[in-house]
Parts: sequence; C-alpha cells; structure tokens
Amino acid sequence: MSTNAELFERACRSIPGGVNSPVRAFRSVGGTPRFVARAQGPYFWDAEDKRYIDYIGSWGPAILGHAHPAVVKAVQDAAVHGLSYGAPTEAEIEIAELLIERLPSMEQVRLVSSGTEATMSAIRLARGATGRNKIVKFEGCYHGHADSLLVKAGSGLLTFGNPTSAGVPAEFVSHTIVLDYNDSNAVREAFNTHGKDIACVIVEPMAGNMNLVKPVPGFLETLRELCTKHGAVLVFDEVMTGFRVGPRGVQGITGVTPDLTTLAKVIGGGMPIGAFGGRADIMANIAPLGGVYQAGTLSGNPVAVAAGIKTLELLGEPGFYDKLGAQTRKLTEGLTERAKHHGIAFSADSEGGMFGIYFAANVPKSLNDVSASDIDRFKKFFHGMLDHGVYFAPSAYEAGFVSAMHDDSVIDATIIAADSVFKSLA
Ligand code: HOZ
Repeated sequence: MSTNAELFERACRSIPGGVNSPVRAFRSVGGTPRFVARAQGPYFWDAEDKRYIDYIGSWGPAILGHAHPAVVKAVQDAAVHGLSYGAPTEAEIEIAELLIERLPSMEQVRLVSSGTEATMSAIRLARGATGRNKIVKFEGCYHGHADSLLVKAGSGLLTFGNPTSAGVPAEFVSHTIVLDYNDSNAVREAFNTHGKDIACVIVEPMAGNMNLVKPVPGFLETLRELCTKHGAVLVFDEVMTGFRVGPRGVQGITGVTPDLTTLAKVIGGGMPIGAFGGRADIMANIAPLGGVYQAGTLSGNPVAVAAGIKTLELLGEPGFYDKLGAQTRKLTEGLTERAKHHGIAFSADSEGGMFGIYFAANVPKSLNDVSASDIDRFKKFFHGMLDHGVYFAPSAYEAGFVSAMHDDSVIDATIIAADSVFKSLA
C-alpha cells in the first residue's frame, strides 16, 4: 500500500503539480493531498485507508452521497449498451425534457461535457445572438477556464492569489468588463457607458467560487432590469447551484428569470456533463439552426445522461430539499455555536445543500469581505479537521457541500471534531 505522500511524489513526476485540477494540490493550506481510494455515502477513504467525512462531494455532484446504488446501477445498465455513439439518443431527449420541466426559464437546452464548455458556449451564443462583443462579469465569480472569463475569477485562481490567468492575451479579455459582486450601481454605470455594446451579463446568482456569497436583495433584480432595458442577455451560471440549492436553482429561490442558464455538476450525478439553455429565440442561433457554432463528440454521452436522469429523478422526491437544507443548517449552526463557545470569530451561511464557513464575525457580502477573514486560522482549522477525519475544501475561497447521506450521526461527529479543533485554536 502506498502512502499519500508516496503517491503525491509519484504524481508530481508525471502530472504538473501532481494534480489534474489546481485546488486539489493543497498549496494554499499546505501539507499532502489525500489520494482517494474509494467513496461511499458521506465518506471517502484515502490511500492509507483513513476514512473522512466528505464535505466536497466532488465539488457538488455527489448530492445523493457517493456511489448511490440506483445511480451506479443506471450507469452500469447504460454502459453495457455502449459508452459513446456520437449520434442522438432518446435518453438525451428525456434529460432535456426533465431540465426544461424543472427550470421554467429554459425553453430549450443543449448538452455539453463540462461546466466550462457550458459557460463558454453561452457567452458565444449571447454574442452571436446580439451581434455585440462586450461581456460583464463579477470579481470572484468563476465561470470555468475559457479565456474571456478568466479575469479576476474565483476558485483556484483566487486560492493562489492570482485571479487572472497567464496565457490569456490582453486582446481576448479587452471585451470583458469586471465589476464588484453585489454592486448594483457599478452595473448601472457600466450600462450607461457601454449599454449598446454589452452582449451579456454572466453571474453566479449565488457565488460559490469565492466561498459562498449570496446576492444582496435587489442585485439580481437590477441585472434583470438593465439587461432587459439594454437588450443584453442575462446568463445565470448555475453550474454549482443548479439542483444543489433547491429544486429550481437560485432562479427558483429569488424569482429572477435569466435568459440563459448554464448547468453541470449535479445534473450528471458524478459523470462529466454540462448544459446550457434558455429562451428558444436565443437558442435558435446555435448550429445547425443558426450561425453560432458549438459541437462535441461526447456531448449527451449515454452513460453520463443515464446517471443524470436517475439523479434528477431521485432529487424530485417530495421533501428532498427540505431535509437537505435542514441537515446543512444543522452543520452550520452547530459549527457556529461551538466556535462562539470558544470565543472564535466565525460565521456560516447555507442554501440547500451548499454552505460557506468563514473565520469572520459576519457573513461576507463581497470578495473583499472573504479576503478580510482570518485565512491563517482557516488553514489551521482545515488541518485540525483533516486529522479528525473531516475533509473540508482545501481553500478559504471554496464553498462546501452536504449530501443526503450526511445524517445526524455524521453531522454530530463533525461538530464534536470541530469543538476540539476550535478549542485548540482559541
Ligand atoms: N473548480 C472547482 C472548485 N470550485 C475545483 C474542481 C476540482 O479541483 O476538482
């Protein structure tokens, strides 16, 4: 049996930084990444057979818990009929119909293979449909790693303190206007100056890539109003929040209707999938109907679609989100109470099965607020919890995720571990 450290050393020889996605490398918290050997329900086991309560859940998709038997069976049943066809299937129609039924803002939807593909395609579509070039995004929002979106982005870029990627020519991002999240006046000013050139506003309607930051009342409504007034497309990036915060995403919670929505993560139940969809008149611009090109060999992959359909079916069971939300609140309230007990400045927030924990007295409203939290203390907390077999995201700029398998005993065990870690930090 290899240790995590041996695997990391070996990985670093063949894979840049030893990982296939930067945040996994533990660089912002220090220490050795855990190499996952297997996972079940709310747990995973590392290469040393140590068990962890998992609060990442593949960064969102494992909403039913890892290796849910019905989802695994759906994958196995689909796999025996072939892994990929590059031709249409009835199951693709089924998942499209499910998505349209659950997200009323979506009149049509196209499947892709990742969240990055979904947002990249939605931006191209918005530009093609409006004939305009400029896009508006918000600091700390991460929309995948397409060139025009890698400006002042969140997630791994923020984790490593360099929110704009090297390798992106200035010309590529010269059409990207970056504004502060939750700053309605800045959006108004941008439209006053550039209104006729703005193709779209893309936003995480509840940000999850600078830790969890919710929209303040009126922010999303202002985006809707200004996009409508100026003929720009409003894109909600619900890759993270879609079917995670509630049955109809943030749009269902806030009642603000976007023109286009991007999805991924939960809708594939752990298999690689993404989707973008929205108003039929806008979607009509995509090839083969219109001039905006978008394609993919693995788009609508039958195994991923089977996992997605089964997951969405199970999420549709009555009371699913009420229970998930209650368990998530039990976690955040329990952590907050224990931190306060030990005199530690701490706050937490959640929506559905997504949460944020912050070493700050008040819940952040912006990227600046998150950056002002006690990140050193977070790092110590992260490692203390890891020692106790609890795996939170290895970055103060990432949200956390609870699954339907995080029952009372799992949450209680987490709070008991946190109590002892908070005590050591006080
Ligand atoms: N971008 C993801 C977090 N927001 C990380 C993905 C990964 O490392 O798997």
